[in-house]
Amino acid sequence: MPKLRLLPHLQRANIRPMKIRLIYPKWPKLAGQREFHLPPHGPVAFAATVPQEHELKFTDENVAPVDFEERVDLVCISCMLTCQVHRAFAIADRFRRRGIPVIAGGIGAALHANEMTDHLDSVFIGEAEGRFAQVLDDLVHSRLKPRYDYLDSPAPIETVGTARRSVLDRSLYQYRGIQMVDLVHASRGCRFNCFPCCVRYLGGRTFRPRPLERVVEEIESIPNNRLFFVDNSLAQDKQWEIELFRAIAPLKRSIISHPIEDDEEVLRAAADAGAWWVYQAVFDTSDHIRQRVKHYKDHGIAVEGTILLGLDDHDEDGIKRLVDFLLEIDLDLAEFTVVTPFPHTRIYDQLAAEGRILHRDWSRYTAGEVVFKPAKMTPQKLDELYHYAWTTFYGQEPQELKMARLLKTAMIREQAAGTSHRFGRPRRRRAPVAAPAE
Ligand code: B12
Ligand code: SF4
Repeated sequence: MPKLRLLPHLQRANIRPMKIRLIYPKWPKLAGQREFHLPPHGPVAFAATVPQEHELKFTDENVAPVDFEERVDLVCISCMLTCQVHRAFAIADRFRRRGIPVIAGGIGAALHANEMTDHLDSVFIGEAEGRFAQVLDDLVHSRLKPRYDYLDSPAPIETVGTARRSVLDRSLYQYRGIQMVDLVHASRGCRFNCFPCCVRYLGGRTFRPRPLERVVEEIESIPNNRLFFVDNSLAQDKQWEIELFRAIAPLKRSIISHPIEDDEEVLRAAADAGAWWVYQAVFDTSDHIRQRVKHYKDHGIAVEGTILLGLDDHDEDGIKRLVDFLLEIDLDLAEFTVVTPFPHTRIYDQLAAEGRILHRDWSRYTAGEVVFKPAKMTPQKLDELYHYAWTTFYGQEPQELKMARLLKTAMIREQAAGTSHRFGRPRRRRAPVAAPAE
């Protein structure tokens, strides 16, 4: 653990308020997927926990360059994915060389906390609500801890307020002049424990819905007709789902979300609330999946399949059949990823125990690269099939056209509801994209 040599800098100046730069490191997008950038949610949720007296500015390195010469008192790094971790280290190293303290938090920081401590002054693990003011106080008084660990004590859900989206430059989140969706969440945690997922480790064992009035209040503050609910899965509690959809229906938004319960009453409430498209995991070619997809579509909800390739029972024929099946059930979009043993998942433990993990170069854990030995083929073959899946699924109708079709459904709905122009047309601006990682 390096010595916290940076603190005298802050102490001398006794800086209050502080100038804080919050950075979201760049990460490589999936090969095969059209590149788009959503406004990240972790950083703005975190920003809401930083006392307002401090000046906080945000850089999302995916859409704007980091100014490494900036005069700031503190750099905070928000890290969501494993493949962002090395970039987070590189950013931290450069600021720390200038004597500026760096603190990291977010899901990626929690999953890689031990490595983080070598590159940062402090790593914050867990939810920040009600906790960050104390960290800043510790920093100013030279008692910053190398590690703040709240993994086992999530913040009371009522304390989760409206994310501080004012730190976002909305003009940077557009695709061909169209404003990208805003991210929001109505709950934390998840009652399931799927094998490729780290949510359970992250303290998410219990489903924790936010008070509905807080969710409604937050949505009302977002100047966007289209929202992406990044809750782990909405299919947690039937009654809650119905109440959530009824509460947000009057706000007339188009909603993207993770799975919704396969239940007629819930799907009807979801459709009435503007459910627009769902991300639904598709593991196999069963009738169960066929019916699940049909039920969504019967309610006018489009389905983007999230498809993991390289499961232990996948062979070449099986993967090709799966792709044919996706076309047959008429999925609206598909996102193919390769099984990836992210740390603190059941699949990591299994593959590590079997000696099947090829390397631990986290920057390559993008879910678009094979980093393990598949059971029924070589890594090269799985890589080939990954590309085959993307090109075959989008062979007949390119991704852009499929997305345009989905966009049109939202636009038609907004016109019918008279909401198309309620937030005006966003200003367009081009920003230089950040330089690649060192
Ligand atoms: C939104 C999301 C995305 C969005 C990201 C949009 C964007 N522009 O950033 C999209 C859809 C693009 C995405 C993509 C992927 N994702 Co994703 N995603 C999520 C999701 C659902 C929500 C994240 C979130 O916003 N949480 C809510 C916020 C409020 O929580 P939070 O970030 O933890 O922030 C809190 C604290 O951590 C803290 N905090 C945050 N930052 C900081 C900073 C400091 C300094 C401090 C002190 C505190 C702090 O304060 C916040 C408030 O308490 C999570 C699952 C989950 N439940 O979290 C998966 C998750 C992060 N994704 C995951 C994965 C696997 C992926 C993919 C790789 C594959 C896939 N398709 O799912 C792809 C990326 C592929 C690629 N290479 O392009 C995994 C992570 C695996 C890993 N170890 O890398 C997760 C955990 C899902 C899972 N079930 O396993 N994802
Ligand atoms: S994959 Fe989704 S549903 Fe499964 S445990 Fe993780 S968050 Fe929950």
